[in-house]
Amino acid sequence: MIEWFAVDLIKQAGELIRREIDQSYEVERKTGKGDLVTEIDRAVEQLIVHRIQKTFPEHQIMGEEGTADQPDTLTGTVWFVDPIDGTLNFIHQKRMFAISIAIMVDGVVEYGFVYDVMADEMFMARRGYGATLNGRTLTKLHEHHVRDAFLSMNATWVTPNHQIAPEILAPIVRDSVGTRAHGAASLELAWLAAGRVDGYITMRNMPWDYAAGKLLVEEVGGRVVTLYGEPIRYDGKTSVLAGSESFVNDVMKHYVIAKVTAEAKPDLRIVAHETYGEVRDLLVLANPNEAMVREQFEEGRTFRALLGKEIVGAYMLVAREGSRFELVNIAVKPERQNQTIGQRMLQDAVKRATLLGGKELLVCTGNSSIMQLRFYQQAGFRFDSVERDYFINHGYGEIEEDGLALRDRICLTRPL
Ligand code: 2AM
Ligand code: CA
Repeated sequence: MIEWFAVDLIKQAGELIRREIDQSYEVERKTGKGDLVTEIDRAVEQLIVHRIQKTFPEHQIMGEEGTADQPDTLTGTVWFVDPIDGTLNFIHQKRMFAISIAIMVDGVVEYGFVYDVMADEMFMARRGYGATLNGRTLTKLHEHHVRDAFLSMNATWVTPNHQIAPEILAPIVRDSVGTRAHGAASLELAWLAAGRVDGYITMRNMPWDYAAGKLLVEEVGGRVVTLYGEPIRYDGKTSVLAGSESFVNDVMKHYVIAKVTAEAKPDLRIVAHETYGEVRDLLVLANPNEAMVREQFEEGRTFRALLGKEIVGAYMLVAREGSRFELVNIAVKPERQNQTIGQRMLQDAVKRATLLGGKELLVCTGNSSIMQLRFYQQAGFRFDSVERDYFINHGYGEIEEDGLALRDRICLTRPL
């Protein structure tokens, strides 16, 4: 049975690691200062690869350290091998690293093994047969939402990266019960399967990091997708979002609002704006009462968001009593919506209002503007006041959104 062969192999590799961990060994840099490989990573991979090749000469092997020839196509049986997942932990902490092995047959991962070498914990999964930890069956995942989830997250999200803007993930960190960066993807997924964490998010992983852990999570009823909810592929780097069905849905629906392309984001600039004509059309999208918009334009400061030369959004800040600033008429060009430009402008408004000495930011919207009410609350705004029939009394006429009549004005505030 292939699984017992794999377990035996992994245990043997584990023994080799435990024997060598306190000896001196060479460390080499791969792509960057956090991407290291030691002699031991290589020796362990060689041991694993040689045994697989001897027993299953027709199988292909995709190993992190490149001991075997990398397969061109994922046909037949393919082994994904990470001899030490969490090399930095291995070097610095001498624990919390794993041997991760997955076996894919004709494009489908059938077996996954994650072995925590120092804790002697073997997590195993077979597609359709469930998952176990040291032989004990793992039970179905409990459903969680971000607000009650204890998360494992790769800390690189705080820095600009090619996958996702830090400001999209920040609310997840803020809203969750707590976040940890454990530094070993396969183990974090295995812990998720065992209910020790409730979600895992990383910006970049390779197939040998997640192939085994993904099956473990799926076998206890969890979901593993990219940060944009797409199926995970096994042919290169990918982001990974894993957790119970409700956790993944919550992240997708309420946090990762839309796919942000790496190209669209970096050249977004938000600058002060002087002339009314150019932003008029945008501002009246936010407030159809043009006379009022005009007045606010004179009274406050206007900022526009630019992608190259294209004006894609605008907002205004108006000073109110008591170190308060009101954010008014924040609008994004319809064809540029859902690209997080709104979030970027809101963040910009917070920064500018703070720089102007503001202590509180105020924003008002309609009772029927459900999306906006969600958007502001996610950005840390709380309900402050309601002015009933404001829109009726101010001549807005009959406006309906989401099946609701626009009537009352809702104001929200957040401290700066
Ligand atoms: P490794 O230790 O086997 O390299 C750390 O947050 C996790 O991401 C670890 O599982 C680590 O695996 C993995 N990782 C580190 N650098 C990576 C890279 N350049 N590409 C993909 N995954 C990486
Ligand atoms: Ca590795």
